Amino acid sequence: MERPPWLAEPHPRVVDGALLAGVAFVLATGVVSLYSGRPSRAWVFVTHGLGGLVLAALVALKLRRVRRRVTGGAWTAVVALSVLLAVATVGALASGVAWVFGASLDLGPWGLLNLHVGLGLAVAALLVVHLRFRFRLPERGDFEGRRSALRFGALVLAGAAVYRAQGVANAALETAGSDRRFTGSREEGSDDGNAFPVTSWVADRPEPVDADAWTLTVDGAVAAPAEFDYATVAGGDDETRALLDCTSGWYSEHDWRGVAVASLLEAVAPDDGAAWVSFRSVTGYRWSLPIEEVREALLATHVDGERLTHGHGFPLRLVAPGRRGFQWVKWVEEVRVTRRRDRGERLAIFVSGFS
Ligand SMILES: Nc1nc2c(c(=O)[nH]1)N[C@H]1C(S)=C(S)[C@@H](COP(=O)(O)O)O[C@H]1N2
Ligand SMILES: [Mo]
Repeated sequence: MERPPWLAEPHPRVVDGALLAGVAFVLATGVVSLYSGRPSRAWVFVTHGLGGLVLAALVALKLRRVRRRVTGGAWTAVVALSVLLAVATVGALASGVAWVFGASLDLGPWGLLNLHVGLGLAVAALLVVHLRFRFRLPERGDFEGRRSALRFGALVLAGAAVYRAQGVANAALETAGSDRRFTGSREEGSDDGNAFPVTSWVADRPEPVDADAWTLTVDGAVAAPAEFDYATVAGGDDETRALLDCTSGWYSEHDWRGVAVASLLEAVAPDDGAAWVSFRSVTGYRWSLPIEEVREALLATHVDGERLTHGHGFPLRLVAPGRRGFQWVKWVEEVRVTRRRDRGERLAIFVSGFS
């Protein structure tokens, strides 16, 4: 039977162009999501999920069209690369859906969400190579004007409907995915002292820090650099309730106690041009916050009344409300005030601990 014209398949080049735009969109929202911890950024996660659903439909169309090239044709390097790209794409989409429905995976230091991120990055890399062999930009004649636009609109609406249905189904089935935060993370060990997961990034596994030999230095663009010993910071009675949300997919909320970063800064008198505050670990790991945001931040020695364990950053760790877990620097030994943003920190978090 002949299909009605609005169901006819779009031109292959249009599908390919939409696929490229779709991958770029989920890659961008995926990367931004790793830096998003406040509810005002919830749209990043929603549009990432919606983008994934639209992409899944486009991938299905594409795979139906090209499958014969694999089963029939010669097995060239270009074809092999395309197959690899297809596998990574389906894997990235499937791992995202599995996460939403509460699945877990134990890959040693990594889990299902790390696999999702890894596959997503692999898709981006493979796609760049694939495009060099395969891509033709859509031409004017490939589009069918309003019909193309309407079809795309319908696809996005269908994606939104599936997205909503997912929420309803997840809640009805009470899966482990039904009570995720807007970031997708699941709760672990809140209000239970040091019992929450220990997560270190790549290679940061320092020896336990000797509190007697340790000091906290506060320096940089300040009038009066200062040094504090453990007894002084552990005597701090600033408290804050804050939620640590790791990009590997769990969160944990606690009452933290220690010294407010604002009171440390008051003690050292930052220069007029001071704009950033960098928190540095004994391992070289570091992250910085804009100086205005430091009002909310705490350097904690205790969690829910317990002294921090080594794994959680004893003697001192940053508590940065609204920031993702990787920014909560552990084993802090220096607070450095600067005028400019520290561009090297993005690299430092990957290579610290490798020396
Ligand atoms: N120095 C240092 N700080 C670090 C890390 C690290 O590897 N090294 N990991 C970060 C990550 S990815 C997270 S999620 C939190 C985890 O804190 P936790 O191990 O106390 O749960 O610490 C952050 N601070
Ligand atoms: Mo993390």
